Amino acid sequence: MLLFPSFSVLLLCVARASCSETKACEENQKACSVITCGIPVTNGTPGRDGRDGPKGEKGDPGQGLRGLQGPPGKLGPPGKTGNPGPTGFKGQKGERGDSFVAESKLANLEGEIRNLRSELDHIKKLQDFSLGKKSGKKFYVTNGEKMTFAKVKDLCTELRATVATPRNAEENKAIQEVANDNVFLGITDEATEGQFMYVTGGRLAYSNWKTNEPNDYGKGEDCVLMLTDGVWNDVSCTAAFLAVCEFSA
Ligand code: MAN
Ligand code: CA
Ligand code: CA
Repeated sequence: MLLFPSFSVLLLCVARASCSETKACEENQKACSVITCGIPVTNGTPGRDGRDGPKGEKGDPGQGLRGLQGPPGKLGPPGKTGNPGPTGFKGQKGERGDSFVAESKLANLEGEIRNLRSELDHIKKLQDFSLGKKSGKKFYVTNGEKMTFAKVKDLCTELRATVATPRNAEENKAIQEVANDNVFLGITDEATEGQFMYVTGGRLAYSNWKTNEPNDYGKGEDCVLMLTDGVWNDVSCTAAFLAVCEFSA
């Protein structure tokens, strides 16, 4: 009867020794040898679980389906400013600036004005020469036409001149020579009968009346005519006589 328990333990040991792990088997065999050699006893309660073994190596990726890709993450903070890049190629030459163009045009215009002034000076000198103008002296011009006094005034105004008006014997002579005919002078008594005035303003300061003139013949003579011999006679302003205009010195 005593052999049974030991035999059964031995059987258990043999059965356990058939396991594949060599180290575990040796432990079992040691346990068995003790049990077989001692007084047969009943089995104790199982010992406490041993401590956890070391962490195993990471396993292979699982075979299951991958989940859907999640939404993009938040924008990260800006990175640091990089180093300056290499110098680029030199660009093509730009167009001229507006101010340069304006200054060029102005310079051209100034040049043209200088040329025109020079040309005008030249023409004036030629004209003065052809008219026999003397330096510092007034000069007189006629187109040889005869017209009323009103038209003579208009014509001279258009020429930026005044009607020929002698202020002294010298000027009277100059007009006489230019006219070589009976010529209206820039003098009238239209405003007040018997009080002759310059058309440009002011009371008469020089005169060269013919004997018995002015006589306001027929009560209708308010203009002044220089006769070919240089003396004056009052005549009708609506009669037609030579137009002579006067230009300042
Ligand atoms: C004409 C006109 C007058 C002038 C007399 C002189 O009638 O010329 O102006 O006064 O002659 O006799
Ligand atoms: Ca008169
Ligand atoms: Ca008269």
